[in-house]
Amino acid sequence: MTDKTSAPAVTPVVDVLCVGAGFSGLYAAHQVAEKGWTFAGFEAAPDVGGTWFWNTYPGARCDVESIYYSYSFSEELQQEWTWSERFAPQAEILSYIRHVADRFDLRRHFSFNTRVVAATWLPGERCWEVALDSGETRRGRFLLAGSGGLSTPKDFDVPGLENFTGTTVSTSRWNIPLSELAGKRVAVIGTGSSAVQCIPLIAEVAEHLTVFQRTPNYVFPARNAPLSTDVVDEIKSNYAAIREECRHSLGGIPDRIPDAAAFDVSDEERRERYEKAYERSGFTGVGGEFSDLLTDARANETAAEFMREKIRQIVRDPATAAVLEPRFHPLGAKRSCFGTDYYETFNRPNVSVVSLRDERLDTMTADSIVTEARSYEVDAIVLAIGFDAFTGPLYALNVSTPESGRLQDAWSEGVRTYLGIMTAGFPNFFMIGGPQSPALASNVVVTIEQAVDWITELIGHGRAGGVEVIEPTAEAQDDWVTITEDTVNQTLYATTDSWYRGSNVTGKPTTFLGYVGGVGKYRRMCTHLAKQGYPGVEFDGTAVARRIGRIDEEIA
Ligand code: N01
Repeated sequence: MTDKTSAPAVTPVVDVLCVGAGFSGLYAAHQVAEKGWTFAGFEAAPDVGGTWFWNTYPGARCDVESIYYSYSFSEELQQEWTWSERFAPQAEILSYIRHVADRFDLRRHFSFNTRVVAATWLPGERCWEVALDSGETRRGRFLLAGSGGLSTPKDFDVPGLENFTGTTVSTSRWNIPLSELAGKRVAVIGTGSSAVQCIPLIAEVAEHLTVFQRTPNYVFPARNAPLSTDVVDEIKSNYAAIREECRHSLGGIPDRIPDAAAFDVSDEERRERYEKAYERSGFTGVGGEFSDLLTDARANETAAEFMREKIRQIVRDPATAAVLEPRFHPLGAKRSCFGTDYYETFNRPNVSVVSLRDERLDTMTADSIVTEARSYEVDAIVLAIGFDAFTGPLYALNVSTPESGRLQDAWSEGVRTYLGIMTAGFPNFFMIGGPQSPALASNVVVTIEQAVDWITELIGHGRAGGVEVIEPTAEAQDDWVTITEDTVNQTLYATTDSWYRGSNVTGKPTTFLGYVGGVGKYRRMCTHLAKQGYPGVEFDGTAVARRIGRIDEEIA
């Protein structure tokens, strides 16, 4: 007879485990709860928010308009929430996420201050077991990674930072008041989106700000402004239609389809059009004015040169302007930046820029940044050096199966996914806004909602048939990799080193980390596959069809 008191405790298995309580995890919790399934979420931070919890650097705000960069799943939510500005600041976006968590009672699904340190597939039990930093484990049938694409800060890849004894702060883990930089000699390293937003504000308080720039980027005026009551009312009365337009667009915001290629019009007309587009700004601004700007280098150069002229007009010192002029990549091929008074800031007497292309950054001492040309004494260093995008957050989960090993080993030659959502050899594992999905080049909230809806429908489809294990076939995954590569190879993204391709992290294999054919087309492909019973997916080892072929051409 078994002594019941000494029997080992059976670990309860929830339906869905999820990592992260940002936009992805919260929507996943909501949809899973709606289906009546059990859900256990884990969040390393003490509260909801994801990237908007951590990225609190001065000037942080989203450069996708808030009326679009927000959930669309609840008409009541979008009617009751009112955005104050075109591009809401970080604090307002975080308040919005907290409001969503409260309104839909989502916090109860999550353990906060809890990091998932490993996730292991147990083939015998047909479930995932996650190990938490508390030492506990939890089991679930399905594992969702809502860990974000830009949530693992990149390591600083120049030796010597540990020698520096002044203040060091990173934009992605900002933890000081701006006043702590007041009256100090501050260095900002990096000139991507984060740096572009914080540089003007740091310049206002610093005794001197030195910007260490490796690659000058194209920085458009953000043209942020308060949203008037009339505009808000207009949006709210048309919200359903606006959201639908976003879902079927290229980038998750309403499209502005260019009516001409750059050389279809005269030089004079092209210039006039760029001027108007420059006033409009945003992702449909200068870079979206002509149909071939992201596919034809000569066409692109007309827009790039227009921007360089703008920089020369704004920045009074010609030598400084020359350093800031982007010359090393086509406009838009690396993510464009949107700033407020960015170039104007370099007219301040207390701001200077160092080109790390002319003098390589060598090391740091206790009080200086040392380049191969000279040494710069500083009191504080702001690292705005970016993220180990997409794979960084996934690899930190140490996802593994006995057969395939760790995800990072399976992807050692580069990322391979099915729709950016699943990967062969890792059953019941789903990525929300994963690599090779449209997350990289879209309003990510649109991508997240679509992914969660598709994943939960797929799981529901499987469960309705009594299926326990869902996994893509290697052949369908090959097809998707081909589609993503062929799509990006038609564009100038493929020609440029950036975090888009993993080339910002030393040793990271170069795989383009997104699908750039548009969220609308991607949605049509996903819906088509669902309607066909999910070709390319195995249910308990049986596949409807092993391949998806050129589904992108079929539904074009
Ligand atoms: O990071 P980045 P980010 N020595 O990778 C430089 C989103 N985001 O945090 O280009 C010297 O773009 C690096 O130089 P280089 C958005 O999608 C959105 O700014 O590699 N410099 C580059 O200049 C964005 O694209 C918002 O030559 C070094 C910079 O650091 C993404 O997040 C706001 C270096 C890194 O730029 C990442 O943006 C913020 C080194 N060792 C972020 N290593 C909005 O919505 C790197 N750099 C507004």
